[in-house]
Amino acid sequence: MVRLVAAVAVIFLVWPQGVLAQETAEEGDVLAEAIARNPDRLKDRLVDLVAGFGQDGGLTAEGIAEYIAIERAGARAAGLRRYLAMDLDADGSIDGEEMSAVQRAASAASRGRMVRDFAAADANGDGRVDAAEIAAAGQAAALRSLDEAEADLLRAAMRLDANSDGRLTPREVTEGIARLAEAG
Ligand SMILES: [Ca+2]
Ligand SMILES: [Ca+2]
Ligand SMILES: [Ca+2]
Repeated sequence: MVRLVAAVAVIFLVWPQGVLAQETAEEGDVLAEAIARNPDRLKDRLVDLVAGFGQDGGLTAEGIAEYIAIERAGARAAGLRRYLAMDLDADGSIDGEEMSAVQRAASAASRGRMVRDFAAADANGDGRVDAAEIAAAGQAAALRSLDEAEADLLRAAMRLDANSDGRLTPREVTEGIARLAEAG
C-alpha cells in the first residue's frame, strides 16, 4: 500500500513534465494525427466549438484558450467539491476520522471509490489530505477532463484559419479538414 501511494506520488510529480516534453516533440503533428484518426469527429468537435465560443462568426485563439480554461475550471471545481464535502470541521484538511464519518454516511457503492480517491490524494501518505493535496487533486481532475494533448489539438486547430484573419469559421474547419484528410 505504501509502495502504491509512493508510486502514485511519483507519477503525479513526474507527469506534468513528461506531458510537456511530449508536447514539444509532437508539435505540428497533432492536427494531422487527429484528422487521420477520425476526420468527422474532429470536424464536429471544432464546428461545435466555433458555434459555442466563436464571436462574429469566428473562433479566435483566445476563444480556444477560454474554452480550455472553462472546461478545466468546471472539472477542478467538481473535484475540489468532493474533497471539501469531507472536511467536516472546515479546517482545510481531511483526516482519517472525517473520512470514516463520511464513508459511514455514504452509499455502499460510493465507498470504494472514496477510499481510492482519498489514498490517491494523500500524496505524502500521512493519512490526511491537506489543503495542498486537495488543490493538487482538483488540478488533476481538471487535467483529466481536458488533458494537454487535447488542449494542443484544439490550439492547433487555428492552423485551419485559411485566410489568416485570426478567426476560424465553420467553413474553414470543414474545408481545411477535408483538404488535410485528402493530403494525408
Ligand atoms: Ca478537517
Ligand atoms: Ca497527506
Ligand atoms: Ca478565417
